[in-house]
Amino acid sequence: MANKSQEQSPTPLLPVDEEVVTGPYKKAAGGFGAIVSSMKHLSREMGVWSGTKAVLNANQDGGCDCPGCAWPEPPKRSSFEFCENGAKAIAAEGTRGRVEPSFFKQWSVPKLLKQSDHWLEAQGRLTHPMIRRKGSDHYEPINWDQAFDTIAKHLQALDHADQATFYTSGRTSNEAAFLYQLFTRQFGTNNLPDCSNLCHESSGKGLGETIGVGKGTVGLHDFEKAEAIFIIGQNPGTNHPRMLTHLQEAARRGCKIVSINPLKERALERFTHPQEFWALASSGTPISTQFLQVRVNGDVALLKGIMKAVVALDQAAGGNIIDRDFIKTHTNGFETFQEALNAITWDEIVQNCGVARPEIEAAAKIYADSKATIICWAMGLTQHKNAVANIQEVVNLLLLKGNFGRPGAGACPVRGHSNVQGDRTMGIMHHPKDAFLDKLAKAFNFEPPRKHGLDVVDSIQAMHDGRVKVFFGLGGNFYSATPDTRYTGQALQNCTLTVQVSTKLNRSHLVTGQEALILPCLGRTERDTQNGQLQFVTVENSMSVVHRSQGRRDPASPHLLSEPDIICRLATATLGQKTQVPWQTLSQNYDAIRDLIAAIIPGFDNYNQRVRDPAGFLLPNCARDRRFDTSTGKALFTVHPIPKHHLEPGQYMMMTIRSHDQYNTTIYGLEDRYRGIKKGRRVVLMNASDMASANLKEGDRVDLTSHFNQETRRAPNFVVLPYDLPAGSVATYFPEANPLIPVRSVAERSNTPTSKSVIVSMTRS
Ligand SMILES: Nc1nc2c(c(=O)[nH]1)N[C@H]1C(S)=C(S)[C@@H](COP(=O)(O)OP(=O)(O)OC[C@H]3O[C@@H](n4cnc5c(=O)[nH]c(N)nc54)[C@H](O)[C@@H]3O)O[C@H]1N2
Ligand SMILES: Nc1nc2c(c(=O)[nH]1)N[C@H]1C(S)=C(S)[C@@H](COP(=O)(O)OP(=O)(O)OC[C@H]3O[C@@H](n4cnc5c(=O)[nH]c(N)nc54)[C@H](O)[C@@H]3O)O[C@H]1N2
Ligand SMILES: [Mo]
Repeated sequence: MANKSQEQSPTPLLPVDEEVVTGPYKKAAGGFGAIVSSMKHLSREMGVWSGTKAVLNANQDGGCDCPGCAWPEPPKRSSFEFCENGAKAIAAEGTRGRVEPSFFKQWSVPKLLKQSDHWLEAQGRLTHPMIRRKGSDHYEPINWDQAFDTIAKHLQALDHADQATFYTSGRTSNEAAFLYQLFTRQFGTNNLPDCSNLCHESSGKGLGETIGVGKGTVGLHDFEKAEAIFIIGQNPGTNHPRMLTHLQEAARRGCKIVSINPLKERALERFTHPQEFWALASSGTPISTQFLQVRVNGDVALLKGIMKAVVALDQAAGGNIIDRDFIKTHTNGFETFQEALNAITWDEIVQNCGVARPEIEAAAKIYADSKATIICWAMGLTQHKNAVANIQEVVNLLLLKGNFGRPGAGACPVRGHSNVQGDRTMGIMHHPKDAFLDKLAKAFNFEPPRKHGLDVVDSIQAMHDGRVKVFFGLGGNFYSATPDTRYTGQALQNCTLTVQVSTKLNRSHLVTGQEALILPCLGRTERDTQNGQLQFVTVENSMSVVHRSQGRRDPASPHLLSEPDIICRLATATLGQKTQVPWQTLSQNYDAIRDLIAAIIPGFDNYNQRVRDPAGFLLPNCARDRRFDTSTGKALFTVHPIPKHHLEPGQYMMMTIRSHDQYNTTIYGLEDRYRGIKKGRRVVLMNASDMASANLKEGDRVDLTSHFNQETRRAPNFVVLPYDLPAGSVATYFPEANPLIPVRSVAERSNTPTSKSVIVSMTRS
């Protein structure tokens, strides 16, 4: 079935004429290299002076929230509170390049499809609303009123509101997110898929079921008190560089840092803070005390091993290590958990995680000796079939020593997009709670839909089957970010209308429904003026702090609208008399939106006043206070089987990861600096002994085939590179490898695509 769909697909993959070069990276991460790289991107895109000014504005009080990642700003901000990641994101948004109507006249959609993602991104900012009419190969300009009328007509023509789906990517502000979910529900559906479904959904589910809140339980101050920090399946050097400052400070004061990853990520070995100029010549601070090279998706086994060793240390120490008082007062399920743990053998553990017992015991000793431990994780845990189990094993480990509600301790899912957490808080979710819907119903005098909606994977299938006919994307790049690229392409092409609210050109503008609209919007770094008044928006970071964000740059084009304005105008055009929400007033004064949020969402009282405090405000989180909002009022120990992976000879477990020169599907360049890979992204990283058994040499080209149930999917022409990875595990980059990820291969209970465990085999190209 999958093979058939590939042949029919009119959507080509990326061009593949890349010369890959590799070499080991021996310097510390960060340091001078990060400064040079930031300046290169800033001056190329924006010019030196504008670039520097824009970057200095990021993450400052009264400035904009850095669009790079969701890592929090410290209360005492350095005048230089930015990082390479942020500098690149700001440069990409602030670019002098413009994609104007003349560009679309020159470039047809089929011609654009032949260009790489890197090329599309490099063309610059979108400036005008554009429409691709039915049967046409070209986009042409359209005015805003006609654009909204077109969307309204398509939506009103549906038999049922559930035939439309409304995606959100995580850069959307709280204000836009609140309005968007309200519009969607007034229109009549809970079809609100969002990038969380591809990202930390498993964390939300895993934490919600066990500690009663789907968010992390630590603040930045906890990093100053932790005695041990575990970093599992996360590459902060590339994806959350500002986190490294906190890890460096922790390492310097003697905090033990354990990293668990199939790859020895450079920044977790040594790091030089880019702002410590004196350290330019130094070799950086060693970060990790211990590195456990787990096999891809070997974490359940490894975490069980650590817990088994902690239990043994506890017995040897006369019961001094496990926090029995905490367990008795605050948890359920400990006995069952302990019995299950006892029944597992060390052989089973070692075989399934690929880490030797003494190394596991050494990590357990660090955990046992620490009075306050933080466990951080990201996509290395959340994108597997057993991802929810991964998170719940982390919770089990934390519960053993009462590492909740204690300074320096807790769970720290490190979020991706800068407001992905806030969007959820605002009600962007396909499975809303009734209590929330009741409040919307009362405040806005309408009957919200109660049926749960579609998430990302279910939306793809519904578009593919023809059950959903209109796709609306508030930011993001749905076509490239989602699994099973060809299948998703067909799903989008089945729609009568696809709409993308975007800042820059991407592949989702090219693989479209019969009619397609591009609605260009203001970016984070730009001034948002409504009715003559300068507005600001608000966001929530990874540690539940809500704060302001205000852009200062001139908008890239006078034709751009803000996201809140786009939603208000969409709602007015679509809902007509069917709404009592004062959309127009809201679009002109964001304080009025915040007053509505304050009335509906818990924790936002006096929103407008409190958010004007430069430090913002912290949302309540009961688990941080040892109150667990589960059905029993206690935190839960849970039991999960060790996942078994059956690999045939010649098959490998593939993870898809980010390089240093990309932001998700936005490709800034072709260099993965810390991994020493240059000039190309179509690579497959492989253990040297696996290469020898498969008779492959560095530089050989292979086609990859993925295997799921009886289905196979192929992606051609990847360059083989030897890399220090466990045998049996291989790595490729996202999004090049997404055609290999089966749409039905998802995490149990969170429905997140298994982007980090894809079974593949190889043949020579
Ligand atoms: N510069 C930059 N910054 C970003 C992003 C970006 O693309 N570029 N994306 C943003 C977003 S949306 C997100 S969600 C975050 C993502 O941040 P990360 O989660 O750090 O990103 P990934 O590259 O997906 O890397 C996951 C890490 O998990 C490891 N890993 C893979 N499989 C396993 C496994 O089975 N077990 C373990 N223990 N480890 C494994 C990989 O080797 C890699 O180090 O970053 C955010 N920040
Ligand atoms: N194989 C594989 N697939 C993955 C992952 C993986 O690790 N492996 N990771 C997944 C994860 S964690 C995530 S979060 C998703 C990301 O999925 P998305 O969030 O959908 O993708 P992005 O690449 O972040 O979206 C980039 C586009 O957003 C638009 N944009 C940028 N800034 C703004 C703005 O301020 N407003 C608006 N309206 N638009 C803006 C630009 O047009 C840009 O082209 O991908 C997922 N896909
Ligand atoms: Mo993400």
